[in-house]
Amino acid sequence: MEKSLVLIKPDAVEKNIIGKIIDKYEENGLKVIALRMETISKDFACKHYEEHIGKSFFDPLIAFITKGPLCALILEGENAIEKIREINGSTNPEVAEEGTIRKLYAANNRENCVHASDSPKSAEREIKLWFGNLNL
Ligand code: FUP
Repeated sequence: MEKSLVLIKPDAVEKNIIGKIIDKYEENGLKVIALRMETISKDFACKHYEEHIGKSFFDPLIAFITKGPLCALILEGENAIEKIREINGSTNPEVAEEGTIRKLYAANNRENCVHASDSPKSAEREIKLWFGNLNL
């Protein structure tokens, strides 16, 4: 079984759609095996998004992801990493597939409701970063 790290971002928490988003994952056979909710620090956000340091959208991205509480989850399932990215849809909701979380709920390519690990390597790194204290 594969594991992936998912964030339900501050825009989605503010819109009161945590349940709707988790439901999408659960109805696709994915299991929530860890969950926490908090407002993260800028330092921690920079660690999470370290691959984007130096890009034009980095500073506004950090401001957005730290602006209020978010939910971090570990989801587990067969082919979880790819499956979750399909359920989430493209970064930009304008081009996301119908029925995806981002098509349904995202405002734009920054305020796009969800994050998910994009490879086994990033899943391992992100799970350690967010849930390193858990004995999974
Ligand atoms: P994704 O894997 O779909 O979350 O997208 P990326 O890793 O390419 O980008 C990570 C986050 O950076 C996005 F979710 C939102 C933000 N971003 C912007 O704000 N502007 C951009 O042009 C691209 C990404």
